[in-house]
Amino acid sequence: MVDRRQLLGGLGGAAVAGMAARAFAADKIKIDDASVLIVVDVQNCFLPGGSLAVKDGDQVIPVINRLAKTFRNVVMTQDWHTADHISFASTHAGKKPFDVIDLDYGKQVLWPDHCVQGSDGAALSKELSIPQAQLVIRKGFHKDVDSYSAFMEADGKTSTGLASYLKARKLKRVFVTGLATDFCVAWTALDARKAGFETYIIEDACRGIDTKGSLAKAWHDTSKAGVKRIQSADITV
Ligand code: VGL
Ligand code: ZN
Repeated sequence: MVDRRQLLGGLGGAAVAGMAARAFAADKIKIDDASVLIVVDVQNCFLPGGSLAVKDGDQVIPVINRLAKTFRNVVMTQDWHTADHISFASTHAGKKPFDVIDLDYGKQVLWPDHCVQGSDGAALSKELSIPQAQLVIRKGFHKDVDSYSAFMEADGKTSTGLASYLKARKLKRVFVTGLATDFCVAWTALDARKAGFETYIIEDACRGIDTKGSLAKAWHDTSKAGVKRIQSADITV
């Protein structure tokens, strides 16, 4: 086996940067019993035709279905808002979707109405095929607090209970997929790191919204926090 440091040492800077961006073929990531796949918000509202459709959002589904076959442990999340939710532009007179307002807990992007509790838009996609999924965690159900993260609401102090659940089940490595890369996926990954989990985002199993530079910021922040950015092809059983 060629030592990786020797190999990198012998290559030009551009080649090193390119290769460092993804795992080496020889360094496939092995999924074990301490690994959990988190499937974030693959719900009708975020899919083509939905009220907050993420571009090409449906393309994550076959990738996630394929990945799920290698995981014994799967958790899904479901954005689950009240009809008068604070994150909806329609709740604030004179505001429109994608405006940003200041709330007590910080900046809040305002969204079109989406994922209202019990609506068809809030349902998980019927195309998902993950029968072994063990938990669906609903989030964003407090009307005055948003929750992009599956772990912690946007006030930064109300826990969803997910970290305790994963720890109780002795799960240590979290692989995040779904919608949207720059909001619920990134925030979930950041909080997973904060809670001490080894954390990966599987890039081709996610799609982003990208409003006002949010996608670049998400990759910057997650990388700085030690979240590993990988591709589904980097994973093996
Ligand atoms: C999401 C915006 C609003 C997401 C949820 O799932 O990323 N984005 N609510
Ligand atoms: Zn939402």
